[in-house]
Amino acid sequence: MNERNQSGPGSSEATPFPDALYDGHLTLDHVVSPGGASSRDRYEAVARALRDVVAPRWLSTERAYQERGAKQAYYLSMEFLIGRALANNITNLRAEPGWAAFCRRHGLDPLEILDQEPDPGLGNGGLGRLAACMLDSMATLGIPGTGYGLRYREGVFRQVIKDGEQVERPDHWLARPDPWEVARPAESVEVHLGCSFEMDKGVLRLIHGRPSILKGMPYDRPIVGFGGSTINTLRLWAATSEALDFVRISRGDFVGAQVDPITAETVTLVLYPDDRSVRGRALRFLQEYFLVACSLADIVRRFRRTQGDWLALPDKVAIQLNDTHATFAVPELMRILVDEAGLDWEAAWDLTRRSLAFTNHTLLTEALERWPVRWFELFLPRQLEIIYEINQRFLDEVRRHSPGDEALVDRVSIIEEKSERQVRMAHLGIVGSHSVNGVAEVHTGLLKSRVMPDLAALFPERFQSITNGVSQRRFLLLANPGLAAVITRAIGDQWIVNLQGFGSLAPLAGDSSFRADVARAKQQAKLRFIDWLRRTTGQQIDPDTILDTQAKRFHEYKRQLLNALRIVILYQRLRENPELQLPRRTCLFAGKAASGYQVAKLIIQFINRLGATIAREPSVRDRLAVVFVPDYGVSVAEHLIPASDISEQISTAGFEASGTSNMKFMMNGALTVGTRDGATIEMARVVGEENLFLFGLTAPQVDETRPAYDPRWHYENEPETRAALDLIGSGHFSPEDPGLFGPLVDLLLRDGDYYLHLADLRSYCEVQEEAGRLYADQAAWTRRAILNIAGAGPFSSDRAVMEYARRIWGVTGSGMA
Ligand code: 26V
Repeated sequence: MNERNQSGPGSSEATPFPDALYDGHLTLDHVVSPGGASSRDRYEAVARALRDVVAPRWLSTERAYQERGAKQAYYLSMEFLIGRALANNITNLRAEPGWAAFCRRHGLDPLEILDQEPDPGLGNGGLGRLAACMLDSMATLGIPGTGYGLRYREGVFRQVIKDGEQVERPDHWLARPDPWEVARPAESVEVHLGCSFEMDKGVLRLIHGRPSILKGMPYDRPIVGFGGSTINTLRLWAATSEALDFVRISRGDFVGAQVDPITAETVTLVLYPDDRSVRGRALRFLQEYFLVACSLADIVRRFRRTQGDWLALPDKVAIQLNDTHATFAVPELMRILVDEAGLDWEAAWDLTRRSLAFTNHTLLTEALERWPVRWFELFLPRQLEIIYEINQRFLDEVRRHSPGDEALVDRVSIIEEKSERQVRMAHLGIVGSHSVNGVAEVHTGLLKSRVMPDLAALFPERFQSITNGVSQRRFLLLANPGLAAVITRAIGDQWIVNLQGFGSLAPLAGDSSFRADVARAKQQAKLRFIDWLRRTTGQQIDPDTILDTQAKRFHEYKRQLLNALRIVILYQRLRENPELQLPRRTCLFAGKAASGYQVAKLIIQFINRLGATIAREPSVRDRLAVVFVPDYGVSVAEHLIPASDISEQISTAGFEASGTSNMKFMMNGALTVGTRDGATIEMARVVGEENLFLFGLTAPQVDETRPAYDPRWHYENEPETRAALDLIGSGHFSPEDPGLFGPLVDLLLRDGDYYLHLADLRSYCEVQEEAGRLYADQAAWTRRAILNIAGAGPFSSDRAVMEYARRIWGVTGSGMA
């Protein structure tokens, strides 16, 4: 490394690796000699040694914030997909050289040690990983920012593919002690509920008329900013009822309030795996309130330690609500300010609104939560009273604004007056906060025009757009060290912390030796991925093929089925024409389907069968392969994304709020094949449409097409479309059960093809051919890849976080440009 790289970005020096601490932990925690230690023992000792290095800096970060009297940003989220910590912390502490030397000295295989750490699956997809990238950026920018979430004992299920089908296995990520977490029993909080409950064979049974108390036990995890000088906190709450103060409880109003510990613990036992609707599941309702109640109690307690004046709350505290899941914060903060602080309604409302901000992450109306009023009556009667009062005052204002328009009042009301009355949590979030943001420009536009037109008209100044971003440290520096080194050699290492940095790569797209370096790094990443896949799953991939990847949750709107349909078409072309010269492709799929989402699971099965069928066909299999990479999560993404040549972002336009994997692929030099949806539109604006492969209907065209859309027209007029659907319907991909995939054909032809697969299929195939042609010209391909990397700066979560900090939170960070 040259001198510049040794000093590097970030404010503190590289951290030497703490050998002595490691030996100490091995002996004192595990009571083993170095020779007798298992890989797991070694992992724990390494992690603890590193945590020892982090600990004093963690304390001094907190002290520095307090001395500055700094305003704090709090990020409340039901999900944090933080990924493994050890390698990330080594990178961010810049302890990498020391770590390599340490492993050599002790004869350790670094990968084996890193692999001992479970990847905490505390989230479903984009929303959860975004929360983790935001924390990474806040710490790196020196912003006083804390994440609040739940410590689910079981994260999202592990996905196993058996006979081509998804099987869900529980994820006991906490089965062994986690060296990164610090339990803080002294900072537990109480959560009061209006009724009690029991678990009866996995179903929650309410016990009316008996109030109950849960205890929230905080577990803190260090969030190491790049350079290692700022260590922020992710505080995760676990529900328990142990060691509540029963003397006080049995003296007061809460006689019999004890929830038995086993039942209490079920509140944070599992993450809900369904990213669609969860209506009807009282446990999820309790989880969301529990997160909010614990976090607000903690935030207020911290605020009161230094502040006597409640009116200063919005000057010291900014609370970001990650989707409707956290909008219980509106009535809960009001309750604290009115009932506990004794403020009058107007003052409390002003403080609440100025402290809270709300982010929406979806355009699917079924994902905008509504909770039965009845559950509020039972569990949260006081909060319901407050919601009614908020609504009453809000609707009075609406009536003053638009006299006589009762239809408008119905539409905007926080309460939905249907047969079962429900609280519209998105309305609550919008009415009760000072900022509502979408996560990409097109998404915010549609949020205002399609999803919430009335509220957007009433509060135009509240709505704004902040496009998502991803951490270049985790998804490039850590995940793709080869490419990261090539970039650093060319332009220095400022890109790690300064998003402008990437821009200076653009002129190098014309430099043939730089292109060769980038192409070589891609090949290395492919070999690494292929080797990892073979070791972990036994699946083989030919490195001399285009790696064409779609990695994300399985959902109809994301259209993995569209991808599969074009593979069927390609398969037919290759079967019919054995001489056809096409660049060889491996189509990779990765992602989980919610356990109850039958269609998504059938699509997974179809993709697996398609792959198996092709692999049996000698005339095709050398030119085309389909591989399903199981158990997609942060760790799999770190292997898969750097290796990919093509990034599939093919949602029906107007449905993907932003997408974030599109940005991760872009940073790693993959070219996007995509629709004009979410943040892909902005990526194309930055690097030029001609440097992506865009196709298909735009969001407005989707709206225009829909009323008269007839998928059968495509079947009747497009021979390849017809042949593909007929082949699927014939049972070709499931000879032992010929009707198996009939429902997929029905979905497209009989049930209206809601996501317009067939409308976009032709243009999708065309653009894929174009991509294939360009790939044959490696210089041209790599040139485009470099232009995409050069354009990735704005899609760093550092930019996103700075926008939140300036436009919503009013906080500053020591590392903010
Ligand atoms: C809803 C629910 C309903 C209750 C059960 C659990 C659960 C989990 C998640 C959700 C909403 C998911 C919304 C989501 O993940 N949206 C994604 O957010 C990304 C970050 O903003 C964005 O890039 C994706 O486009 C968007 O789909």
